[in-house]
Amino acid sequence: MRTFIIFALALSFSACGMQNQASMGNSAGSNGMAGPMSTPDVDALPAVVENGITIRDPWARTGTEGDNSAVYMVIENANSDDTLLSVSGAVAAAVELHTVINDNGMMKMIPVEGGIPVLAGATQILKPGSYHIMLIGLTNDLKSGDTFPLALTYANAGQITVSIEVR
Ligand SMILES: [Cu+2]
Repeated sequence: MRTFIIFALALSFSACGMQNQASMGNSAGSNGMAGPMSTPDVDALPAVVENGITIRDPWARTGTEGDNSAVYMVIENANSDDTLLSVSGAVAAAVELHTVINDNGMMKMIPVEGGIPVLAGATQILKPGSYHIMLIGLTNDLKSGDTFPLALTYANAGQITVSIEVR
């Protein structure tokens, strides 16, 4: 199972990095994005609690300037239904909300239309192979242990700035 997850992850990163290319046949991980799995148990940064939204364990993959990376986190919502509409930060040329779909057996990342739902009383997990925040064109190298801010804009809760840890 673990092997499969890593494989699917490598595929999805490969697919995302090649969105603007015609061929999907390249080998996974050739862009260096498919690094070692991080340990999901680590919870180094304290949770951010603001306007009824709790954000736990926000982390990003390591990356090289100009390349892409992805950010994951756990979002809990104590309010009524909300939506994560957009994310911004100086860390990358573009920051997008992505999800992963199965396109005829090929795992593929696509931008999310209308934001990521964060329902009332529910927990939304941004994780590899699912919803995530895509950093496109890193403005600096992201090294393990670095932190950087991202501003998350919710439809109801407004803007919440979170410190992201690179792993
Ligand atoms: Cu993506």
